[in-house]
Order: sequence, then structure tokens, then C-alpha cells
Amino acid sequence: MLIKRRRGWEMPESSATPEAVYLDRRTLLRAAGFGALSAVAAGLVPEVRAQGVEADPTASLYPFQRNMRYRLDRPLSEEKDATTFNNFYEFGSHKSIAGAAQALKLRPWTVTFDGMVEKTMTVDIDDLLKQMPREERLYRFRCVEAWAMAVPWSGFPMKAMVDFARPLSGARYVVMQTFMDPKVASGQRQTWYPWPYTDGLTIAEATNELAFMVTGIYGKPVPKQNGAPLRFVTPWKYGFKQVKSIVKVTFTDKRPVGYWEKLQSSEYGFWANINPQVPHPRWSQASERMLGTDERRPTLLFNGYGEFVADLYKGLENERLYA
Ligand SMILES: Nc1nc2c(c(=O)[nH]1)N[C@H]1C(S)=C(S)[C@@H](COP(=O)(O)O)O[C@H]1N2
Ligand SMILES: [Mo]
Repeated sequence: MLIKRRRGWEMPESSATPEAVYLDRRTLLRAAGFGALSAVAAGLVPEVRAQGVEADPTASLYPFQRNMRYRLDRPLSEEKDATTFNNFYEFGSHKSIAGAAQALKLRPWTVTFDGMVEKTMTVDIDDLLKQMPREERLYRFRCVEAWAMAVPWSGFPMKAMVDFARPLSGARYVVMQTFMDPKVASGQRQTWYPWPYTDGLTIAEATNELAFMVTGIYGKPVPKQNGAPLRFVTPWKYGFKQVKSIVKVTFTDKRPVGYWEKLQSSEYGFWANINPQVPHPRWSQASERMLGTDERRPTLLFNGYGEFVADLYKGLENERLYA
């Protein structure tokens, strides 16, 4: 059997125009098998859930109250676009993984807090969510591949979770880790990828008011393909930083090397802040295409969130802040 060991620069995350796949929905449906995905694509996510999928004990908490402090400069993306065009390499290195992701079992689900913390803890996701200050936020979202969307996320500030974890004063970074189960996630059988998926932030970034832990979108629990039951969003950074389906949160004093930086450090770095003037080594970041439309918009420095985050990077001008 020929096993092709793919190099970082051959991978679809590195492809400049992955949108071509998305534009032809019929090809997409054919490629993925008509069943589960067609239901998702048609916006019938509840029907998919009803097919014997485990109950979500915190589903009745939604919708969360919207926090009006975070405003958009563009319309929200369509739910069907945000939930059928995904990056989740555990389920395939293409965008139409929504069907395959339904194999992920969401309950029971625990999150372990470890490393430089007062006490290692493992918490049930529903117990955690009930203790957190819940809200909805409208955020822009930008992938390094130059597509973008605008999404109503439900969840809680990452700062509340950091406080809950009680890190030691010497901790400087927080690292989040995705589940590891090659039986469920066929991508994890491809051993040349650095599984499990991880990425991290400085404590200052993690406690910035914008950093947000996500348990829901569009007023409902977040679908599996978008990183259920817990993922995070840092809207001023490229999407690859924003780890899905988190099982572990580790505090450390060493700068972590995330999944994409491990694969291809010449193209993906630790900070990954959005900047229109710093191109990806193989394509421009000057503009972005809004998902589900042909509209192109100029990319904004820090994705337009500079008033919240620019201060985090004062004194770090010599670092590779924007790759
Ligand atoms: N575990 C895991 N998390 C991940 C990824 C992944 O492949 N695996 N892809 C990242 C990338 S590249 C992007 S752009 C976003 C996509 O999130 P979405 O599918 O909700 O749009 O998830 C990020 N988090
Ligand atoms: Mo991405």
C-alpha cells in the first residue's frame, strides 16, 4: 500500500482557494454521501440530532442573552453556511465534514484543568456551563485561508474559565487540547499529523475581554462540526488558533507550539494575529470573502478589534506577530 506522507505546503489548509469546493453544493453533497450531510446542508440540524443522538442536558439554557457591546459591521452569516463549511481535520482535510462529525459522542464529556494550577480538576461540561456567566456575542471570524463569516456565538468569557481553574502565578500560557479518538475521527488515523490538535494563548490574551469559550451558535448548542461541546474563539486571530471539542486546558510557563506551527512553522506561528499587510507566504491577506456570498471585504488589522487587543502586543514589535 502506498502511503503518501503529505508535506505542510500540500495541505488543504494551505490552499489559497478552497472556496471552489463550497461553491458547488451538488458536488459537495455527492462527495459526502447524501444522507446526514444533506440534512445539515438544508438546515435540518435538529432532525440529525433526533436520530438517536445523545441528549444535551444544558440545551434548555439557550438562547443566552446577547451582549450588545460587541457589534458587527456586516450581516450575520447564514447558519447553514457556518455549519456546513468547516475546518475540522479530525474528520477530513476538506470543508464538508459535517456528516462525518456526527460520529462524535458528546456526553459524557469532561474537561480537565491541569499543569500549573492550584489543583488538577476534571469537570463535567454541563456542570461547568451552569457555573459560568453565559452570554451571546456577535463576532467576525476570519480563517487564514481568506474566507470570513460573522457568527452569533453563545458561551462565556475565557477569563471566567481561567479564574475557575485557579492557575499558579508563574503560569504564562494556557493550552487547549481537542479530544483524541481515532476510532471516531478518521483523520486521527493519519499518523503524520501532530494529533491531538492543540493551540495556546498567553494568559494576558486568554483573560482579554474578547477571548470567548463557545458552547453554542445561532442560539442553540454548537453543532459537532463547529466544535461541540466546547471550543474557543479569539476573533482578532486567524481561525486555526481556535481549538474545537476541548477536553483539556493546561497552564504552563513555556510557549506552546500549536498544531499548525508543528506542521509548518514557516507559515503558521504562535501569535497569528490578523493583518492585511502581512501576506501568508503563498497568498495575500489583504481581503477576505464572506462565506455564502461573492462579497470581498478589505481585511482589517486585528480583524477590526484593535481597540480591545492592540495593547497586548506593545513591546513585542520584534516578534512574528502576524503569521
Ligand atoms: N480540533 C480542531 N480545531 C480546529 C480545527 C481543526 O482542524 N481541528 N480547524 C481550525 C480552523 S483552521 C478553523 S478556520 C476553525 C474553523 O471553525 P468552523 O468550522 O466553526 O468555521 O476551526 C479551527 N479549530
Ligand atoms: Mo482556518
